[in-house]
Amino acid sequence: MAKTIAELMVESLKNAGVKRVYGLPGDSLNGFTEALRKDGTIEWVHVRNEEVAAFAAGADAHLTGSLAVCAASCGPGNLHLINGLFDCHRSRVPVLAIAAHIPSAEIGTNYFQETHPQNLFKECSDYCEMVGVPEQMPRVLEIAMRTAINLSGVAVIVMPGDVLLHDASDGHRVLPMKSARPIVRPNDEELREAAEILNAGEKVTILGGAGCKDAHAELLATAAALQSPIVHALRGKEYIEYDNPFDVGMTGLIGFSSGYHSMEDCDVLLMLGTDFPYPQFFPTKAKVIQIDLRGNQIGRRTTVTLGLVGSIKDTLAALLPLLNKKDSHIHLDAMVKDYKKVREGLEELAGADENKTPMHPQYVVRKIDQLAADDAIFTCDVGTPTIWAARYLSMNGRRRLLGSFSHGSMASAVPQAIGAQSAFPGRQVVTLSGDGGLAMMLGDLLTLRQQKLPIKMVVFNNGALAFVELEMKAAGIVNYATDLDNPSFAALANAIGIHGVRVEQPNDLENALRTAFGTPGPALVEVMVNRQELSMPPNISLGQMKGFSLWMAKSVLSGRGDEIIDLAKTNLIQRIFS
Ligand SMILES: Cc1cc2nc3c(=O)[nH]c(=O)nc-3n(C[C@H](O)[C@H](O)[C@H](O)COP(=O)(O)OP(=O)(O)OC[C@H]3O[C@@H](n4cnc5c(N)ncnc54)[C@H](O)[C@@H]3O)c2cc1C
Ligand SMILES: Cc1ncc(C[n+]2csc(CCOP(=O)(O)OP(=O)(O)O)c2C)c(N)n1
Repeated sequence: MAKTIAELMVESLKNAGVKRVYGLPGDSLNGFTEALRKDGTIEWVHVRNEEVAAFAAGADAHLTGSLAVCAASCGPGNLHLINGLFDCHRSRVPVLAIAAHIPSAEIGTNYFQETHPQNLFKECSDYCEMVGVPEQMPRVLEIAMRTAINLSGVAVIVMPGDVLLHDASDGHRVLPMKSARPIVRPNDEELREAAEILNAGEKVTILGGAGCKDAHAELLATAAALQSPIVHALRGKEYIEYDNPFDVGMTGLIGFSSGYHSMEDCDVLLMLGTDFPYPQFFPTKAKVIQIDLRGNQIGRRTTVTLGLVGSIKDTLAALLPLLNKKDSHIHLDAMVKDYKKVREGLEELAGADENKTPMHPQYVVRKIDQLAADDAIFTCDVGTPTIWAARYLSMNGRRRLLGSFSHGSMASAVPQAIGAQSAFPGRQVVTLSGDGGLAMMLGDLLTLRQQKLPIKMVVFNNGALAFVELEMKAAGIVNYATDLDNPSFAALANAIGIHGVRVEQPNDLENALRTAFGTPGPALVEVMVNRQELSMPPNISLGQMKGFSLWMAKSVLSGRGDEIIDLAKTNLIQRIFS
């Protein structure tokens, strides 16, 4: 019997090395799920909302470096993929989305569930094509996979349900494919130009990002030659921070003052594989050299003196012999000293605080950091969990940290953990979930149970959309629409067969975390934390200061003096920002 197009697709995916498909079925996708069932070698990771499938595939791709696949049915089914795919697209991870579509004969008639996926997915993909006739497959599939892998991005193939079920001619099958790993570096003249600027600089600072992956040794050797402090952008944390005597922390709104000062005080800034997005944190006077694998990234965030195209690993290896070792380490020493001071302040904030309640979230994350496995994979929600992850989780070259850092979507922690745990069943996966974030994707707690994923979730129950409250304060707006009337998340977990425990006292935290981490299945630890852990940016502009005092005035006027007292108390111990 002839194979169906869907069966040929599954065979091609398998040949290309795909191990899992994340998704949720529907009539239009039946041909594909049936082909998966018949084949039986590619795992179907069944989620409860297609958005989760896309986030999970993105995490899988980020962690494995290989193509990951998600699939959804027509219309509303694949519309749900979109937010997750935007995240994958922004994070530049290789993901293929299979978007099933309405019957081909009905396209253009405003048929039941009709949308136009090629338009809808255009903005969140590098390739998006419909397979209108069976003969287009598997060439379109191959192009899609090669695009996703080689551009490290999202490709979408739109498949009408009837085409999936159509007989396939005995066309070519897609062969195994791996990411190309070419050597990419600037030409000799460009390298000499960069070396000239760096050798002439007296105070060079490095800003490194996710492009420093696999270049730890080269990065440290460059910093040693230039005697430069290394600031990192958030997505670079997992690759840069560990075993790094030049580390001066992160910069940005939730960063450290030491990161900010290291950049503001330098005369040459060397940007390595970063798209750090906040222009106001770039130095005002320094020369800037930016190196990026993608030339179109250069000069986006600040004016650069010299832009070079290359991989960080290959470029630094070629640049190093051209650098003169600097004699003076005054700049480096001053910035490292500054960072040490900042860190001491942070450690103080993470103390148990004589068992006072509500707990400081910093204390919780410090404990997680101490108790988690050496090769744990952490995911954190957008909101205050991102702040605590950035500051209190220590990386070591084996641990990983993921979040929706560039797209900035709430509720990614559990979905990304689903991808992480599916790809690495033997590793410990820990989420730092917001109470708002967990609730937004609550349905997929059931996925942990169904897929038997032993994910450990730590939920920061602060009864609020706390990060938004912080932003409102900074903008001089009275908090409104941010309250969360939460149930007990621990009880909720228990009700669905997940180990759940609520922790209110700092003294109970360690035991609760140990038990959860030691539980064979999924576990949820709900921690009741302080709502107002204010984090002021290292460089507070006049506008922000004005906004902040305005918030206080408005709050008094609106009769919320008690909140100010709470805030003032919290502020008293917030000595981290000079
Ligand atoms: C609530 C919240 C608050 C945040 N606050 C901060 C903050 O205060 N500070 C902060 O830093 N971030 C913050 N972020 C994250 C921020 O939005 C960005 O995602 C982050 O700064 C980008 O990090 P990056 O430059 O390392 O990664 P990316 O933006 O992914 O940039 C990586 C760059 O490296 C290039 N590249 C990739 N591979 C290579 C290679 N092999 N060689 C050369 N180049 C390569 C890419 O083309 C890209 O240009 C926050 C996020 C959230 C959700
Ligand atoms: C999908 C989505 N909706 C809204 C926002 C705006 N937003 C950013 S952080 C945040 C609050 C997150 O709340 P929670 O998960 O409870 O974490 P908290 O900051 O309270 O710790 C909101 C609403 C967003 N980033 N993404």
